[in-house]
Amino acid sequence: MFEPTRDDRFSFGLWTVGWQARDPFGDATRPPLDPAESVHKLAELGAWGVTFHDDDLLATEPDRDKAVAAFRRALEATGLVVPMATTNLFTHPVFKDGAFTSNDRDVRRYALRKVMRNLDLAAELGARTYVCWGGREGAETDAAKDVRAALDRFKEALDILCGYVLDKGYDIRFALEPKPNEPRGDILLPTIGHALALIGELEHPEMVGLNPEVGHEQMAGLNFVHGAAQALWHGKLFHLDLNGQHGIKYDQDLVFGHGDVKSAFFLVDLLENGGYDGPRHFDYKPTRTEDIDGVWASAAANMRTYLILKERAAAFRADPEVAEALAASRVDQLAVPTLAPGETYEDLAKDDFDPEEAGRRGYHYARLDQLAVEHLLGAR
Ligand code: GLT
Ligand code: MN
Ligand code: MN
Ligand code: MN
Repeated sequence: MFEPTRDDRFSFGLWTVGWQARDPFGDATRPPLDPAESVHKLAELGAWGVTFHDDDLLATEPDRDKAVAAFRRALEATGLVVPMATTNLFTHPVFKDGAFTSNDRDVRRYALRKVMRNLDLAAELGARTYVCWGGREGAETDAAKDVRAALDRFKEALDILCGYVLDKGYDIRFALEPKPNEPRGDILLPTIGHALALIGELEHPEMVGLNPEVGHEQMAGLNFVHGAAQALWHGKLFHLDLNGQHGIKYDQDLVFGHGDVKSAFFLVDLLENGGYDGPRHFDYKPTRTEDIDGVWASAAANMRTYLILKERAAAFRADPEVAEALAASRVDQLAVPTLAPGETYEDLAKDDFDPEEAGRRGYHYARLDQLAVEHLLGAR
């Protein structure tokens, strides 16, 4: 039980287990990991897919052709798939003021070339989703960035990249990853809502969706379950980054469920029952205190926690007392349209309604919440 299999469609970024744990105050505590070794180890642990930035492939082999060949060999040997790829547009100093929205036009042109080059590799490896995390797109002072012009350039970059994918005939869609801050003081497209609004302004809105990350919305004090549900409702939850975070502080990238575990429970419930059919992708960082054994233990923990929460969510849904409590809370009634078929707003005047009486009706949410907590804690 709780042993991951390929059918669970768990995937990991190479940069997650491969993180050397360099932070703003201290050096790396772990040696670089050979990407091929990561692929083999993740496959052994039960993962289904692996994702990468262009530069992740060069962790231990500087020659790109050799690095790509070794990565391919590892994929073939293990059967791991590449559902998603992305570009590193944040590490090199050239991106210190951003990539698509750098004030320096030469940098913007270089960034687009870097993305297009890795899009070719992503398509060759069968990736269907291409993530754009604009971690350096932002500013530390409002004097430095004309946000309206920056959004023009963000749109321009995405329009160009969609055109490139269409011209090449690639079966790839883009997924924007919002984050409110870190590494920039303020990052453009800080939340799911901001990113959704930008997509509506693009030339090919159907080709662009979201890759929201649990911790990033929580860094903004937002409810990730609500954000993911809204993205699903818009048909825009193309992919997602599962991890853990404790509230509004630096980006922790903890193991999934090791932050707000109750939110993780409701998230798994949403993903399993709400129509999400994409990969279950982990974007976490093994904490700096772990050695290499701890890296693999933490990778396994992400998948095991997801499966435990999936089992707990199923138990919650199957409990007759929960069904009764949901009905008592009138949760199902929200799905009933407010006007009956054929009615217009004029019919609203005919209601015989007593607001005083309705104001006294309880919704019984405390009971429902307690049932969820008890299932989450394994007390039922
Ligand atoms: C980086 C970032 C993540 C993004 C990755 C995609 S890289 O580690 O912190 O949240 O998902 O570029
Ligand atoms: Mn992420
Ligand atoms: Mn993060
Ligand atoms: Mn991260």
